[in-house]
Amino acid sequence: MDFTTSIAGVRFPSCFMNAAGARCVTREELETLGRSQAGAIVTKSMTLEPRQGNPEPRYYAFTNGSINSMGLPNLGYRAYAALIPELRRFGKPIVASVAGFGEEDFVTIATAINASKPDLIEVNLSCPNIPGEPQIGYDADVTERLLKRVRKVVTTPMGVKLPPYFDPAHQDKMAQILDRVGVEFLSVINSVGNGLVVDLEKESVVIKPKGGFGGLGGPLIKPMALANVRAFWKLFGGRVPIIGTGGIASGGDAFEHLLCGASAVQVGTAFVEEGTGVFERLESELAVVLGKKGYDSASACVGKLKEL
Ligand code: RRO
Repeated sequence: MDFTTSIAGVRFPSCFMNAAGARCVTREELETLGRSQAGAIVTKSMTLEPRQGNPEPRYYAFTNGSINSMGLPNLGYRAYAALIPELRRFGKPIVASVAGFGEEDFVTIATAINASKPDLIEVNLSCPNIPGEPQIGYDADVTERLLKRVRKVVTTPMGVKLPPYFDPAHQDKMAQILDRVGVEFLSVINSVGNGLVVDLEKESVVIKPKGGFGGLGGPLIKPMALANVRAFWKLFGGRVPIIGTGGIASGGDAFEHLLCGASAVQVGTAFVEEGTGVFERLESELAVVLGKKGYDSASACVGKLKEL
C-alpha cells in the first residue's frame, strides 16, 4: 500500500506523524522519531527561552482520551535551531512548531528557525494551557496581525495549527484571514481547550495546573476534529493541504480524517500511550481498510467523503 503524501511540495514517506507536543521535546525523543516509522519528525512547540512547563501531574489518560496542561515545556528555540540540521540524517521531513508569548517572540523564533531549514513551519495559534494567555486562534485581529508579521520572515512552507471551532462563522472568518495572509497548509485541530476531568473516587481533578482545566485529546475529540478538517477543506476547495489531528487511535480513524480532506494525520494521545509502535500499527490497519475499499493509496481517498 502506498502511504506517501505531499504537503506544500514536500514529500512525506508516510502520511502518519506525531502531533506536536507528543514525545518530541528532547533530542532523544526527536531522534527516536527519526528512527521510527513516522513519516516526519514534528518538534514540540518552542518558545524563546527553555521552559520546564507547568507543575505535575499535567497529563492524564482515561478511557476515551487524555487531558493535558503541559505548559509548553521545551528546550527553547536556539536548541531546536541547532538540532534541526542534525535531524536531517534521518531522511524524512522535519516540521518545526513555533509558539511564543506575544508577537515579537513568534517573529524572532520564526526567523531563526526558518534559517535552520526545516521542511515545514507550523505556527501554533492554539495552546490552551498558559494561565492568563488566551488562545491566539480565537482572536481574529491578533491572528491576522501576528501571521502577517511571521509571513514576512518565513520562506519555508508555513502553516498554522488551529484550535477547534464550533461555529461555521468562526471557520469562515479564519479561512478569510488565512487566505489574506497566505499559508501553505493547515494543521487541524489542537486539543479541545479547557476541559475538566473528574476522578469520582478521589472527588478530585486529575491534573494540577489551572485547577484541573486542560486540553482534551484522543477518541472523544474525533468528531470535532473531523468537522474542522471537513469545514476547512471545503472552505479552501481542497487547495490548501490539511494535516488532520484529533482522535486517531486506529487505521479506521485515519481513514475518516483522509475522507474528510486530510492529506496526512498526526497522532497525539495514542502515540503518548503506545510509543513509536503506534505508527506501524496504524499503517497496517489503514492498509486493511484501504484494501477492502479498493483504494491503492492513502492519497486516493482524500476528500472523498460522501454527503447525503
Ligand atoms: O504545552 C502544552 O500545554 C500544550 C500546547 Br503548547 C498545545 O499547543 N496544545 C496542548 O494541548 N498542550
